[in-house]
Amino acid sequence: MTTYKLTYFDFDGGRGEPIRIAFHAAGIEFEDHRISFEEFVAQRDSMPFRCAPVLEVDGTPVTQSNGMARYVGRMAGLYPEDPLQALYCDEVLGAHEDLLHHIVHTFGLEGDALKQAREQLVDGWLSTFIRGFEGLLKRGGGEYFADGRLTVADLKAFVQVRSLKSGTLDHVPTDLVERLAPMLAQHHDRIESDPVVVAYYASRA
Ligand SMILES: N[C@@H](CCC(=O)N[C@@H](CS)C(=O)NCC(=O)O)C(=O)O
Repeated sequence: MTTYKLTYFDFDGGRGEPIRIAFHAAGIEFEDHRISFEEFVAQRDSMPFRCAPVLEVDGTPVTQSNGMARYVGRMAGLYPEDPLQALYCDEVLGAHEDLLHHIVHTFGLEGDALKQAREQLVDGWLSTFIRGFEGLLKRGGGEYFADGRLTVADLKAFVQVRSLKSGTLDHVPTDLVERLAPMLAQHHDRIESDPVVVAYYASRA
């Protein structure tokens, strides 16, 4: 039997979370190896590209969270077969990666510098991406991003919107998504109550 070990930070979010949910949806056992930031710093030189997540498949490490989401998503039935729908799904995954890079730029700042950077982020890239995701959702029919059903694109968006709503990013209004993209805000609630997502979090409780 193939073994899977996913190494990522110890929180229910970020690049690792859609992969964890997809593993659970697939009914595939995996080692959910959660590490602290200190452990990450100590281990990163042994990680390809010095980044997390790392997925070990039968002991062989693989990087790139979106590739992992597609791989596990295919096994879970959460990735479109149709090439165009798969492209729509990939677009959402890739755009979230781009957005994350803009957000990460503001990490490590403090005080006024943080406030200024976050306000710029909110008025600039964050608004651009939130409105952009609203458009992609509309294109998909309003409920899901691709294939008219739950895919890993929905999981990726759900995890990101949940983070934006949570208030963990100082100076980012928690109602920003609701104000700019009501369909995306409803999408968050829809995915949160999807049986696949509910079952995953019930398994963690
Ligand atoms: N393209 C990579 C990016 C991975 C990445 O940047 N991971 C972050 C954590 S979410 C990281 O390891 N950051 C450490 C750092 O930049 O110091 C992926 O999608 O897996």
